[in-house]
Amino acid sequence: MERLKIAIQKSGRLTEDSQNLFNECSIEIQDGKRQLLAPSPNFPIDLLYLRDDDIPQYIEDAVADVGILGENVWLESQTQLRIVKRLGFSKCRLCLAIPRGEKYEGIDYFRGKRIATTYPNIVKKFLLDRGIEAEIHEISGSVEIAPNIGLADAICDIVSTGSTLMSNGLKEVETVMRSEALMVANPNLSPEKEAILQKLLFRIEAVEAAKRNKYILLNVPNTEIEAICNILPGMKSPTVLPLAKEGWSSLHSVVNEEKFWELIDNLKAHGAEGILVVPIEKMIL
Ligand code: PRT
Ligand code: ZN
Repeated sequence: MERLKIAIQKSGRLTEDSQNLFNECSIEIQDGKRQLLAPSPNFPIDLLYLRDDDIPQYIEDAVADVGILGENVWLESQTQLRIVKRLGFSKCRLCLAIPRGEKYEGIDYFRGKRIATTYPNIVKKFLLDRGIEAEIHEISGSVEIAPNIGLADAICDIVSTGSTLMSNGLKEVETVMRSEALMVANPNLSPEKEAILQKLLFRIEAVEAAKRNKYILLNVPNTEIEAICNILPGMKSPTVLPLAKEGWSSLHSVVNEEKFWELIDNLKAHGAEGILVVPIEKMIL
């Protein structure tokens, strides 16, 4: 039987969240400390632990089938991998930054400037689209020190809190792109591998749906059941069970976490009592 090879980052900002994704789907995985290729004992996938920058090429060469990586690395790689899922973690942005004391009046600032970056393809395209020619210097690490050592006039780097820029006397002046972790795949998977991928996505989506929702239980006067059922957008319709206490029922339903707080006041106004809100582990719609 075929197995799906999934490349994830060996050790870095994406690693823990990538591994959690499998754990939450009840897929047992082994970590990549001792081995490059780690088969799951209970799901037909093998994890391949790599440096994030190597993931696009491995998938393009069909050594791996699927990968989890930052959108920035995916875009920079200029490979034809399809995005199968936006994963929502490792959010950051790629920014152009210049020394704090410089006056900035717009993108024209970068005309003819030397820009240090790890993302030359993305930066070149960003500037070219805006009619700006600049000198792009590709460097692999510690981009933020380039202006201070006279290697560049500006940088283009990943920013999350902004404290790295701040402590290097730089300020952010343009957002080149926003990024989050993506699951990408080779566009030509065999039907067997595609089926495994769909099974995995089904599980991931069930976990995501569960996270967005809460199971809610509340006691309500029978006279208010109808009004309360109209407030609660249950999966189909809420479950209503009679309570031992005359004239009262217990109502069970699923509510969206974001809407939850607005609903609570409304439910109380209709006489609801003993409201319990419980997390849901998996949710299949
Ligand atoms: O060894 P390997 O090549 O696998 O790892 P790496 O060092 O290239 O990547 P890693 O683990 O640092 O980041 C992996 C991915 O996480 C990146 O490709 C981004 O998609 C995402 N990500 C999210 C970040 C950050 N946040 C981040 N803050 N990647 C890097 N940074 C760095 C940034 O380069 C800068 O040095 O953190 C610094 C800025 O952070 P703030 O908080 O000071 O603004
Ligand atoms: Zn890297």
